[in-house]
Amino acid sequence: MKIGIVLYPTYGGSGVVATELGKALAEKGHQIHFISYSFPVRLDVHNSNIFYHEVRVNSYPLFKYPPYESALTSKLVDVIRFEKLDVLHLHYAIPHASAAHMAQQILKEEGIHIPFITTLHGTDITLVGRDPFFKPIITYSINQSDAVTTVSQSLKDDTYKYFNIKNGIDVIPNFICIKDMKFSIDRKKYAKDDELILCHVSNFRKVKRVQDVIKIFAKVREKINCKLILVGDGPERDNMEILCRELGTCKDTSFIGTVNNTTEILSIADLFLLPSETESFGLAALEAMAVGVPVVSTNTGGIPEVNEHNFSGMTSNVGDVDDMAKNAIHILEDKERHETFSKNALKKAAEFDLNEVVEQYVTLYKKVIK
Ligand code: GMT
Repeated sequence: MKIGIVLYPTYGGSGVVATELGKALAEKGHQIHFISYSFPVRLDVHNSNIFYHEVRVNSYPLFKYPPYESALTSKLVDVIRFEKLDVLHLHYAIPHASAAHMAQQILKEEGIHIPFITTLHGTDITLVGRDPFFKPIITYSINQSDAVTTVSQSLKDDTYKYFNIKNGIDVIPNFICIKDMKFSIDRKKYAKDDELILCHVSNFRKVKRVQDVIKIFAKVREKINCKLILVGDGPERDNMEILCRELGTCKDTSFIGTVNNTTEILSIADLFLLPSETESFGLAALEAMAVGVPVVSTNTGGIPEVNEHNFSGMTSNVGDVDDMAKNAIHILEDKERHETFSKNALKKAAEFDLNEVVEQYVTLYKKVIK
């Protein structure tokens, strides 16, 4: 099949999932056309089945806001027409789904039919999408999609709850490639032999409650000899540093910035922290589990579908820093218990095996192409 994948090219979860899906489909022999405003950060392979089409928005003095959606629509029309795509797969509804619908209508005039699938990732429904201002266009474009998927059952429920959706929705979870990985990272650079490592990876937005990460760490550190590694960057970064200074945890905390592939750094961690306010899935937690790192998280949204309480890790109510710290200590204080959680994290991650999930998308593509 010739598949167009429209995505955000950044480190955000939707972009990572879209890129990894495209890479896996290309491996299976499908021709993949990534369409975005810049080169996807996780597109780190060479494969003659992979193509990249950049959406360029011309600046003109009249435009206070360059018209990205129109540029994307025009690019879609051009790529579909010239490359003869069979199907479009959009990751994140805004503004991809409405642009795809418009492209579909333009091409219909020329006798070209292009079905499009919208995959909802989370904030397009739970935060941005719920804004009453965006609601009509999101509802309309979801209803116009030839198929709709969500990355968790929880996100499917939220989509029906917040929008007047007449379409069916398939749940196709995010995935991970479980393979024997060899890592060259030197653990000693971050912690001494008798110190454990707690880790958090995110875009440091408010929704991630990154201050809770620091508060949990401060409490765990009172009982356990440990270090904290913070991976990523974002708007809350300065506030995090201020809190570290207030709590006196700076010397045991490393802000290592945004890294391209988080697996290596996760491989030296003993525990992953994800205290998010809301999370449709929690891909970062799955990535940690895939290298045997147990997760202490909140129980919000789709997280419990990934992090099974008392198995792959433990979950608590949003904001309950004391409980999350207690859970972290419980997992870390006993070596044997930690090992059991670690093995279970790997077992749970295996339920999200890339090959199985990719097949679910292939089946859906065939269904909409008919
Ligand atoms: O809002 C973000 O944090 C990024 C966002 C995205 O679209 O890149 O993440 C969402 O999609 C990920 C991949 O499906 C999920 O793992 C995240 O849970 C989800 N984020 C939220 O729901 C907050």
